[in-house]
Amino acid sequence: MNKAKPKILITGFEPFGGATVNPSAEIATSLHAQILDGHKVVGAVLKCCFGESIRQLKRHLRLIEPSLVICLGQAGGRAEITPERIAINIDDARIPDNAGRQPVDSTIVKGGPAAYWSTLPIKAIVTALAARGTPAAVSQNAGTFVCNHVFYGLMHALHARPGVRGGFMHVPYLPEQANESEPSLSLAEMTEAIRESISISLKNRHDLRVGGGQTH
Ligand code: PCA
Repeated sequence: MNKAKPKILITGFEPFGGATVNPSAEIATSLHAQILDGHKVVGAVLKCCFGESIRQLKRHLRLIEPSLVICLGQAGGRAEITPERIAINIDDARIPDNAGRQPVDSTIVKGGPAAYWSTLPIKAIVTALAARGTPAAVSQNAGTFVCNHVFYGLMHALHARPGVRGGFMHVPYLPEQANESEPSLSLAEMTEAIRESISISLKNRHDLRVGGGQTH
């Protein structure tokens, strides 16, 4: 019998804020259809829109039934790959999303908890990436734009799917996006780093207990 491989969902975002590229979409697309540690990766690109992005994500969860989900987004100005610790139940946009919407101080899920923890082994990921020389740090704050929105929507959806783990990671600019004073990483390095993060997540059901260290 040909048993289907368990699946991993990796999402990125379309470009936003007038940009023409988003490294998170490039990484998700590069990893699509790869087999990692016996799992099949499904890469998908989400709209950078409040509401629609969560609807798209939930559709993918229903159709793909992944056992692990990592959503990715661009954090221009950050120098490190940053697994996010916590998703908060608030939308508060500094700029309009790609549909022109700009919610201010509005809850994502009415009556939902204030926050959800990532269920990725964030410290184990940072430790493994740092060991291979990739800049990495835990981030305490995914912002209040569409990335945090999707992160909260993901963790809210996974709350009803015990056993499925997931979380969010922000990545720096690609070299072609950054001016000379802004940090960036190559697509090859970021793709490798996310591949490693998937592997570490599959191996570590529980996180490492290492103190603080470098955080964002
Ligand atoms: N970064 C934005 C939204 C999409 C993306 O890639 C954010 O950090 O909210």
